[in-house]
Amino acid sequence: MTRLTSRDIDALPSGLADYDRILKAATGRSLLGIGAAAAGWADEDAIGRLASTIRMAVVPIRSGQGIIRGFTGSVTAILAYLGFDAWVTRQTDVAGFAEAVDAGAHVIFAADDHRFVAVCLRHGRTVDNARATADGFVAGLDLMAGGLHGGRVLVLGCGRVGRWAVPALLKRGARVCVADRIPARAAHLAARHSGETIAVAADVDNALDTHDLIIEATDAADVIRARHIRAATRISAPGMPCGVSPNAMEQLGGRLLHDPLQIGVAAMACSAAGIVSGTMSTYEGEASS
Ligand code: 2YC
Repeated sequence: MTRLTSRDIDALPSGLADYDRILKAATGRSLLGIGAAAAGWADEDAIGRLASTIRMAVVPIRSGQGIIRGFTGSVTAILAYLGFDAWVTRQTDVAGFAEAVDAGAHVIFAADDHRFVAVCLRHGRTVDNARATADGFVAGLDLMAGGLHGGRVLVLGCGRVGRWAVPALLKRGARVCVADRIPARAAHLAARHSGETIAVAADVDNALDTHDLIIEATDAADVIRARHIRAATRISAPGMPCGVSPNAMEQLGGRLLHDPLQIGVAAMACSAAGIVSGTMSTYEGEASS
C-alpha cells in the first residue's frame, strides 16, 4: 500500500470542482455519480437527497508513521463536496472516536498505516478503501468504455486494489487478464477465481500491446508508455504514483482516470450511505468487507 504524502493531496480540496468537470468529460458522470455507480446505487439523485442527513466524522490517527498533513482535511473536503455532513474531530485516535460517537456520527472515517476504513457505527459494518477504490475505478472504466460486458480488460498490479478490481470487473461481464511484475502474484490471483477464466499475462509489455482497457493498480511510475497508447485505449489508474508516463498521458487526453483519494473516498461514502440509509430499493450494492 503506497503511503500518501501531503504533496499528493495539498491542492485536492481547492481542486474538487475542476476535477468534477474532468470526470464528467471523461465518464459523463460526476464524482458523486461515479461513487454511486461503484456502490451499487440505482442513481445518484437518491443519494444526493440523503447525503446532508448522514453525519460522517473523520478521525486523525497518530499510530505508526503518524499523521499525514492534509489527509483528514482532504477526506472531509471530498465528503462535504459530495453533500455529506462531514467534519474532522478535534481530538485524535481513541478520543477522536469517542468524540465522534458522542456527536452522533453515523459513520467514522479513519486510516492507520495498514487500513483506511469507514465504520458504520450503528450497523457494525466497515467499508474498506482498497475495495471501494477498485469499485470506483472499475465503475469509471465502465463509463469511459460505454460498458464492459464482453470487453477484455487488463489488470496491471495484483496488490490489494488490483485484487479487488477482478471481482468488480467480472461482475460487469468483462474478460479479465492479470499481470504483475512478480508473475507468481498474477498466477495466484487468477487461481483465486478458479470458477472464472482469468488470463495471466506472461509479459507485461505484450499485455499492454494487446489490451485497450486497463486498470493500472501498480505502485510504480511510468509502467505504461506512449508506445502502448492507441485510439481505443482507456486507462483507469488507482495506482499511486500514477503508472502512466507523462507522454502516455498526453496521448490519452481525456481517456485516463487517476487521483490519489477522490474516487476511492466517494465510493466509500456511497457504500456507507447505502448501509446507513438501508434503502435497499435504490442501493443494490453488495455487503462491503
Ligand atoms: O493522518 C492520518 O490520520 C494518517 N494516520 C493517515 C495514514 C494513511 C495511510 N494510507 C495511505 O496513505 C493510503 C490510503 C489513502 C489508502 C492506501 N494508502
